[in-house]
Amino acid sequence: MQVVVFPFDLFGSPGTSEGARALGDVVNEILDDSDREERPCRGHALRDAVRVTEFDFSEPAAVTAWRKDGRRAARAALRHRDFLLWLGGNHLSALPVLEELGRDALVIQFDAHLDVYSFHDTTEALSHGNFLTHFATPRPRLVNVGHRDLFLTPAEIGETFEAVFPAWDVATDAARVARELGALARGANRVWLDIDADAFDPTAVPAVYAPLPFGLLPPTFLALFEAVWGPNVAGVSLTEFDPGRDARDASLNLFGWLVEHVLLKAAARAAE
Ligand SMILES: [Mn+2]
Repeated sequence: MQVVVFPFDLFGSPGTSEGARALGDVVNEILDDSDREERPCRGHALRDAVRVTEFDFSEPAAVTAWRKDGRRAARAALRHRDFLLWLGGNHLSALPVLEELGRDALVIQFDAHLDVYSFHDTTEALSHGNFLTHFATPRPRLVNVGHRDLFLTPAEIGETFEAVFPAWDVATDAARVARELGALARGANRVWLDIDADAFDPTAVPAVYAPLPFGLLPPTFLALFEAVWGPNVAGVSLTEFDPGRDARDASLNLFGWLVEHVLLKAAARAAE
């Protein structure tokens, strides 16, 4: 398994690079604990099984090459069919992975926002997400879970997203959403789970730059996550965690637990 710490946060959500590094520290702690624990524990499955690569964007040259270097790291992991956990800064930092997935991959994106201007391949958008307006490669299939967008029309959403499961659908009937998502995931060649921290309700995860109310509650998220998990999940990206906005480390604790859960699930799958 590979863990890539990719603390890139230019062009939006400054402060999320700190989040990537904090979660990288969590991973290293988990691995150290697993190495030291002498009683039998699930963590032993992680021994010698996880490689951590930490990017550093403190030098201008590294910033300039962020996308190319990110793509290279993603490509290497995906080619070896290694499970990849991508701990990014802002959501844009997940782009190099999404670009490497290819058009037959299904990206299930947990996000309060549809980022449609970012991902859409026209260049009209005026936001800092202009950068994203061109996928350098064929775009993977995109499905959103948990958005609270009140602006975009279904036609516009449909230009980019194969399906969306807005927060009001999840709130009304999470079991149905879990079933439909699960069916989509099982039918795909390869699945990528892209988690933007603001998909969660701000009461559970306050540490985000652009909070929107009525988000996913942690147990609901977990049910949806379990529904889409399977042998074809190539990896998970986690972005937009801004520790400077956290309240009593609530978000850090939630994501720390989630990261360990994901690593243990991937390790169990590898051992099957
Ligand atoms: Mn978002």
